[in-house]
Amino acid sequence: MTNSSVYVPPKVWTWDAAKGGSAVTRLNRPTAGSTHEKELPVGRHPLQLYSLATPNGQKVTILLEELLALGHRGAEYDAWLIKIGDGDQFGSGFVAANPNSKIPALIDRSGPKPIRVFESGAILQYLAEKFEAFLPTEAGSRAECLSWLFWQMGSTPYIGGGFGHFYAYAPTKIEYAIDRFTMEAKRLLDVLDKQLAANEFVAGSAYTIADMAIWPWYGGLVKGWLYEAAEFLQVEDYKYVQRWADAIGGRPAVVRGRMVNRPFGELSSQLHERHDAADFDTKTQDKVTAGN
Ligand SMILES: N[C@@H](CCC(=O)N[C@@H](CS)C(=O)NCC(=O)O)C(=O)O
Repeated sequence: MTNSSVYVPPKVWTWDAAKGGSAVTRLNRPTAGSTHEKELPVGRHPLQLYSLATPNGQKVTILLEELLALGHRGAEYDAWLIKIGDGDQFGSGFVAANPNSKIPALIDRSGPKPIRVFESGAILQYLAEKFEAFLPTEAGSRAECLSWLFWQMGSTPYIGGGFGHFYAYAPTKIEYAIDRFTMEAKRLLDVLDKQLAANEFVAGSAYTIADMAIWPWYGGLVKGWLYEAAEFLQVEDYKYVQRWADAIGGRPAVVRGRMVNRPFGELSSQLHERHDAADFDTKTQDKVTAGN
């Protein structure tokens, strides 16, 4: 291991807010709860989503767009933009929806009492069960689908919080941390590649919420959209993941799902808020700014 400065942990850790990192990690604190009063807006649809088009956010908008494409009108939703770089996740209304202060958060207002759901995997399972879609009912297939869904939820922090953080965002490059998490990222890509060598979709022959959870992360990684790490990770080696990533990425509902709550990238791909299916045609940033 080569490391220029040797850090000796003190007896008791104390928080230094000025230590930095990315725009979001700079806002993080070692405590939970809200920092300011701010109610969440509520639109006209049964489902209210508070999110941002990071990979975790995209999972839910992809599923909602797939449900709508299947004809489930009860899946109509308002998607409100939560700017995590500005600290919106610490507003009192957001914390009431998700005490963990992270996007995405969903409130289902279709019943007599609003139901809150947080953690993207829980939101996918909740919606799939509610609409009886994209989650197989036969016991073995259902177990396979949920196993891969939880594989994504359990493994991705090693990709985002581990590999991505230390390779792309940490203020100093630490060889030990980058080695450890790169090895894990490549091992996880190989797990997925082997599964997709034998199966069209992640959980077998059917497209499920497991694909929707895994694609924004692992698909994004092999397409070079995350952390500018395509060459470093030699992502072309994972050819079955590449084949699957292209197939999922070509689905119209996935294209739409990626655009929702997206304040970055090409202006034509940014739909900051979604309140109506027609918004994809009329409210992307290229059109909004052209109209000003
Ligand atoms: N396990 C959570 C992770 C959610 C998460 O990490 N969200 C990030 C954006 S991708 C976030 O809101 N970060 C804000 C912060 O850390 O303050 C899930 O899957 O829903």
